[in-house]
Amino acid sequence: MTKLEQYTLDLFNKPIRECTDQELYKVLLDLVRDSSQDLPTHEDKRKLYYFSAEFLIGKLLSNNLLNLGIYDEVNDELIANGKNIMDIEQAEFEPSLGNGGLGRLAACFVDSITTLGLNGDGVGLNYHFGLFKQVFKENQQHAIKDPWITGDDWLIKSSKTYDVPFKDFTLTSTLYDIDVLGYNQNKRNRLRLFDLDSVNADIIEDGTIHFDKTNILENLTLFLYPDDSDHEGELLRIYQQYFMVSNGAQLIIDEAIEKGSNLHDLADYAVIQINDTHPAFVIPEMIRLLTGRGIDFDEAVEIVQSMTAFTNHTILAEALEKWPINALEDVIPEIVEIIRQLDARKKAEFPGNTAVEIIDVHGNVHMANIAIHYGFSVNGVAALHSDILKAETLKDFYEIYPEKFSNKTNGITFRRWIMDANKELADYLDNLIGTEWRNNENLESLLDFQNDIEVIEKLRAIKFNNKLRLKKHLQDTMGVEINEHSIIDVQIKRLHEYKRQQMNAMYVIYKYFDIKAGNIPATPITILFGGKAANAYTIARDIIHLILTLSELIANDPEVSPHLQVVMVENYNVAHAQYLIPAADISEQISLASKEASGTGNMKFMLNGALTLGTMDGANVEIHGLVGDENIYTFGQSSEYVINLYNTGGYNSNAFYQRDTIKPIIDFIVSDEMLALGDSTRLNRLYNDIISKDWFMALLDLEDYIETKEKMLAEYEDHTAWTQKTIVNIAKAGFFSSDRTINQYNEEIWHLTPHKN
Ligand code: GPW
Repeated sequence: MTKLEQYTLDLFNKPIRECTDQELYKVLLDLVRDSSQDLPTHEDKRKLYYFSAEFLIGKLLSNNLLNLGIYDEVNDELIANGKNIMDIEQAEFEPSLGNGGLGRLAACFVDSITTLGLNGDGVGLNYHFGLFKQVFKENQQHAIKDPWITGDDWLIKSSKTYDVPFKDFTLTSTLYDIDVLGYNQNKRNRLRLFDLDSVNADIIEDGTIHFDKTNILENLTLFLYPDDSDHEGELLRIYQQYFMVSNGAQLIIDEAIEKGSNLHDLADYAVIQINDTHPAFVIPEMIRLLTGRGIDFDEAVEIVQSMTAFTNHTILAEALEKWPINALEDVIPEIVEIIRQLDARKKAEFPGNTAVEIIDVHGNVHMANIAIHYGFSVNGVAALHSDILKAETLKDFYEIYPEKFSNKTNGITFRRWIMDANKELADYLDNLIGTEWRNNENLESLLDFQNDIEVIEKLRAIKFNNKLRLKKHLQDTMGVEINEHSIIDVQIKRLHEYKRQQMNAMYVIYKYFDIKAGNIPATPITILFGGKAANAYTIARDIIHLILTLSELIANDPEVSPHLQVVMVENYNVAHAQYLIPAADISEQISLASKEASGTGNMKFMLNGALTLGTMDGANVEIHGLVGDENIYTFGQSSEYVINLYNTGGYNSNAFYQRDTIKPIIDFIVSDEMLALGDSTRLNRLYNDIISKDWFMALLDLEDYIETKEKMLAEYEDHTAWTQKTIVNIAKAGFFSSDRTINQYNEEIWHLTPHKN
């Protein structure tokens, strides 16, 4: 009897064939969890702790089967019994423990850390509802809770608990672990997600979410980043951050002592990577814990300094965290005391250098500044971003600590983003160039087949099958029908003005006019959007409204709808991404140059054979460098130009708006046709914002964007030349494997010993 048959009998007392998909999900969950638990954790002295407020891990069933090396075997057996793993996976809830890129990066990283045989855990929080679930009603976004903890999930309750002291009370944590498996690796790591037993998930929901943000005991780990636009939300976030790092720091000390540390040598046992500033309180907290265990303050500072490294993920001023010191006083006064001492030292060391102050004259505590002064490493996430940090955003720090700065260009795990998401392509690559590419970055031998007609035809066929798969997925999840013969153009990412979904919507209006004027596209075009807007981010919600209203308008227009379709995918998440990316022809990476630190979706599309339509921003610059000008479509003003425009205040959106090429497009947003379908307040607010402010300069690049996209669509018609370009993109994507990124972190920052099987 096979293992699967045995588990099925034990659990449901019937053969595989007679089980429902829901039952088989439970069977496979048990089987995989037992198999992972059989793998040992690492016993090395030195260990990495990757602290992150987000781990956007996605569904784990097929990924874990893949990493355990039993996917094909299990799949074959299921198929022989009339079952299908894709259907079974529908029973799994996706934990939405992240907002977007930063959280998904952390998930790719723990996969690569484990695959490379490094001793490293992730440390974070177990949010019960994660980020909200997005639903569309009347062409608007609404946010409801997104429960994912069902009992049939991957959480394993541990017996570890810690006390976390706040000003008015002490909370006792519960630790849940999720096993992290590596590809062909016989040791596992873990995500250590801290939680509170007292959390009350019975919240009121009447279309929107209501909960009492002041009731910390019941709400601490309920949601990921609740709005911090009001004071109570801000306090809750401080509670979350401190709760996360205090637990994590206690865990580190515990594990080090268990392995023989006397704490003076703690830095030999542990290295902490902090994923942006959200976990930066770990620095004062670790100092508090060490001094509490008899180490003097100076030595504690030195120990913590030598074991903490910081990654910055943005240059956007509004995303660089700062907390009013009064708010911190209300929650963690002991930590404030330590922060004041840390600040005083640096004020003495760098008198008058206000740019590097931890506590500014307004009484704000700058989280990044704690991490840069009191860590040993600062890195950006793409070459351009790291350069901008040194030259602009963190210039004053770079002048005093040049040796701390480095770049670690982001990466993506090939396990999830091709082996799992695009099995047909992965298998075909195996046939063509051997299976080696799965374990290293060597995809380049694919270039040998650039002129091979058979290969070109096969890659086109795979793309078509992925379009069919996406079509079925959208039918099942949203009841929307797309044309599998159309060009699939995709922009999926959080809704933000700097990412410029509004500019893509402006293109839609341009194309709508063009088709109305009788210019019928050679191939129909489907423009897909996906992404959530922070519920308090009004303009971002207005942009969603614009897209959904345009989508309805076009769908209702029989002149245009056969040639152009606009779909906004509801509740965009990792699962949706796994269908959308393999089906895409065009990858929209159109942020205002200098503003997207890296982007990682851009890498996933490239690996799956979509061509980038992008600005010279973030990692797009490196994609361009790898594939060459002929194999990417770039447009728009450069980051130098944009930075200079900001510095001189020289951008005037209204001057662009007045152009004949632009005015009709923008005016259409508040046309009678649009107002008949849409909400006048939202459309007018967006219109007024664009013509009078347009902070992220969509109008600056609009003409170039339209022209470049039109050129791209025209060139799609030469299917052979297009597919040859996709071959170059796939072949050159090896650099963006997160295994490469993690190797760099390890060699240059962490210094752990890799264990290969
Ligand atoms: F603001 N990123 C993100 F820098 O997804 F903290 N969430 C965030 O809160 C921040 C950054 C923060 C993204 C960047 O926008 C993206 O360019 C980058 O690829 C990604 O982090 C991973 O580095």
